[in-house]
Amino acid sequence: MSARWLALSGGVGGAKLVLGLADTLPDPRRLTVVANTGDDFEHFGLTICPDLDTLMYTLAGVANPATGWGRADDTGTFMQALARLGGETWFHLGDADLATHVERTRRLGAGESLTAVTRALSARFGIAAEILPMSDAPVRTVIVSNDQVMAFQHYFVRERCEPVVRAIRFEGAAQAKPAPDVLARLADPDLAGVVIAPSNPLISIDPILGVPGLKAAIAKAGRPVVAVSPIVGGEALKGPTAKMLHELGAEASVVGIARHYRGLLDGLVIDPVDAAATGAIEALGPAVHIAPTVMRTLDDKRTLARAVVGFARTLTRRKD
Ligand code: FO1
Repeated sequence: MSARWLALSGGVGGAKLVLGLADTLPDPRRLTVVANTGDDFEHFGLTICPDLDTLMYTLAGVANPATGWGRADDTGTFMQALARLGGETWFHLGDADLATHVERTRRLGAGESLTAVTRALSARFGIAAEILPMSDAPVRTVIVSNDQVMAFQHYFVRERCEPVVRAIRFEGAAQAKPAPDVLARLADPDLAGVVIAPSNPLISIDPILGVPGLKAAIAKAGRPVVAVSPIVGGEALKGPTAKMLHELGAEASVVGIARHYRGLLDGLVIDPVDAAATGAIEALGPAVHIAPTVMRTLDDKRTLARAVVGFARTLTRRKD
């Protein structure tokens, strides 16, 4: 049987590498993707899990290529009708996408765990890789700005990431446990490595690592942990990562990423434009691999995925 790989991922940016991994590993069924659920929220009485949705749609080949989230060729009848009635339209739910949230909410209401629901929906989409929520318990990312405290989607979508971020909280994290299947995959002797996708470390990866017991389980697995930097040449590949790092007093650079993940990484993959930072990163602990990290085409995703896996295979887990 081929080796097992486990990836930690947020939505749009991370899903690109995850697609590359699913497309190049010998058996995509041996890939487990642990998704951030800190972005989840309740809207119109529905439980919306944006990163789980984005990972599912991307791996199923039905994601909207223009936005990265939502479904390709979706229609907007529901939103148009809602606007006509004066309803809330700041969060766009396409007609086909709406079905995902309705069915997820129904299953959760019937007592299924988020893991079970995600498994069922993934099967319906014909996805071979395993997508797991980081926890079955609700964890909600909250943004603290100068004079307000906002639910994550209010900050991200409604306010377009404009408010200055002073602190980020993960409500419910202290009471949450890692989803049981996440712990089982990390304990699998066939696990070859852990990949941290190029997602925003502050709002996509930190909520996962903030679930009590998850970091310890990664350490106990004793397998190499490799991240792909979401920062290239001081800019975020996608979204507000650089802005948020600045606002929280961190450096928006590959060195800043290495510092953020200090103690966790055995390797960091950086883009050739950042090659000069290699020494500074290695002084912090992780080995560096240089490879093009900007993924525009499916080929880019596949090439980077192969480079990440190849690099991880050369590493051994650092001693904590
Ligand atoms: N992102 C937006 O910027 N605007 C939207 O209207 C929006 C709707 C949406 C609906 C379903 C879904 O699964 C994701 C959606 N996203 C939208 C993306 C989402 O907000 C993600 O949390 C962010 O992209 C961060 O990962």
